[in-house]
Formats: sequence, structure tokens, C-alpha cells
Amino acid sequence: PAPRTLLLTGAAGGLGTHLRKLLPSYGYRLRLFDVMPVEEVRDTEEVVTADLADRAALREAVRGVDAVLHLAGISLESSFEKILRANIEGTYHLYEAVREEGVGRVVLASSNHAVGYTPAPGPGGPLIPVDTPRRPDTFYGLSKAFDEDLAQLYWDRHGLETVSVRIGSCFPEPTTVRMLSIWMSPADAARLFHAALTAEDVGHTVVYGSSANTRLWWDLSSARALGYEPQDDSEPFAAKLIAEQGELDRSKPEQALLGGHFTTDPPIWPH
Ligand code: NAI
Ligand code: 15L
Repeated sequence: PAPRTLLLTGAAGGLGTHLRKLLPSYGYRLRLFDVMPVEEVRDTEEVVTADLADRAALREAVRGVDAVLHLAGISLESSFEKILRANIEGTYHLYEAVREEGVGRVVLASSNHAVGYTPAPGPGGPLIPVDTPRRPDTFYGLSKAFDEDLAQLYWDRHGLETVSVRIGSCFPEPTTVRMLSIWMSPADAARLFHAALTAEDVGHTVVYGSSANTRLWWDLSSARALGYEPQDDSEPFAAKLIAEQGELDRSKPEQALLGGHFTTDPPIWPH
């Protein structure tokens, strides 16, 4: 198939940097958008350095692309004001640009922290479904819950399709025992985003984003229904992490709840 042009927002970040390497082999031409400069730009890449608050820059960045993979934003807890600007208003500005330019599909980086206060299932317990009630654990998680609802609104009102991916922990390796249950390898992230970008008739679909981990906490069936076939499993990392950190202690909220330490870290107030 002919290469599809993809706007990758948040391209200078950790996940964006992995995907710049991985997505071209799926046939995408990348247009990169970030407020921070992108390093080592390839000949095949176009770059837009701008803030999500810049409506004119966003509109131009979105013009002519086949789809948007929206990763830009604050990726950890912060003050409400900063989250509001980057993750809530920023995603709204992006969707307006996408609607105005007639782009048909967004894949949205949501997060496990939209449902972070959900108890993690014990061994053999029922997996967390995608329609579990939202239980954001932070202003950050709340912004991801908002973005999912924004995506639903733009589907219902404007016919603009979104796959919202509640990403677990996407790093080269899991570094905590909690992450064994929600880890997504960068290679599986590319597989999942490609499936989310190309599956037909997604409307607004919410999926969890992880590898096929032996200790999985959530239901990957809506992701698999898009054609996603995860190839990785965190289990080879388990013995070492458990030897160093111990098994999860379910009497501690930060080990018993999906969102981990996000559920117990002190709130960040305006400063
Ligand atoms: P990151 O913090 O490394 O990258 C985010 C990028 O967004 C940065 O390059 C930053 O400059 C850019 N950005 C922030 N505010 C912006 C603005 N106002 N305008 C333009 N660009 C802006 O985060 P990471 O780990 O790469 O995550 C990417 C996305 O995936 C984020 O939306 C994050 O919330 C989400 N996510 C990531 C997870 C992970 O394990 N890496 C887990 C769950 C969700
Ligand atoms: C997230 O949403 C963050 O963006 C990422 O940095 C990790 O903290 C991840 O969740 C996690 O829960 O491990």
C-alpha cells in the first residue's frame, strides 16, 4: 500500500522517539509536531516546532495528513493549570484543527491513570474491562478521561474517528513489579498504533495498550479486535524485579491499585 502521511504529535518525547524509528517500516511518512526541538531529523521527516496552543500552526500541521497520532502533552502529574493548558485545551485545539481540515482518524494516547483507582486483579482474578468506570488518580488522569470524552463527542457529532489507547508503561524494559502487568514494549506499541490507524469503522474505540504479559491486569480484546497481535511479554524480566523489589504487597494502595504510586503521591498544587 502507498505510504500514509501521519502527524505525530509529541515526537520529541520518549514514546515519539521510539515510534519515529519503528513506524516508517509500516509505510508511514511522518510529520512531527512538538514544542521542543526534535533531534536528528531524517530526510523523510517534516518538522513543525510549535505549541498545542498555537491554532494556526496546528491547522497547518494537520493539513493533508491521513491521520494523527496524538502523543503531545504533559505525561505525568502536574499542577491543574498546566494540565488544563496542555492536555485539555491542547487536545481540544488539535481536534478542532482535525475537524476543520477534514482528517478522518485520530489515535489518542490515553493512560491507565484515567482508571488509576481501579483495584488491580489478583492472580487469576477477572481482567479489568475497557468499560470499567473512570477513576482518575490525578489531574493528569482526569485530563485523559476528558480527552476520551472529547473523542467520543467528535465521533458522535462530527463523525471523526478515534482509537483511545490507555497506555500502561511503554519503555524499553519494565522497571517495577507493577509494570510487569501493564508493560508495552515499543515494538508492540508500533503494532498497536498501526492497527488503530488502519482498522476499519472504529467509531470511538477504547483499548488498553500493553504487551501480552503473563501477569496482565486488563482485557486486551478490544485492541485485538482492531487486528493487534502483541508479540512481547514482560515475564522474562519478572524474576530479577521480584528478587529486587519483592512481590506486590496488596495491603499498600500504591501496589494494589492500577495507577500505582500516582494514587498516593502528594497532590501538586499551583505554584
Ligand atoms: P514525554 O513527556 O516523553 O513526551 C511528551 C511530549 O509532548 C514532549 O516531547 C513534550 O515536549 C510534548 N509536549 C508537551 N506539551 C506540549 C505542548 N503544549 N505543545 C506541544 N508539545 C507538547 O511522554 P511519553 O512518555 O513519550 O508519552 C507520550 C504520550 O503517551 C503522552 O500523552 C503520555 O501521557 C502518554 N502515555 C505514555 C505512557 C508511557 O508509558 N510512556 C503511559 C501512558 C500514557
Ligand atoms: C503514564 O501515564 C506516564 O506517562 C508514564 O510516564 C508512566 O508513568 C506510566 O503512566 C505508568 O503508569 O507507569
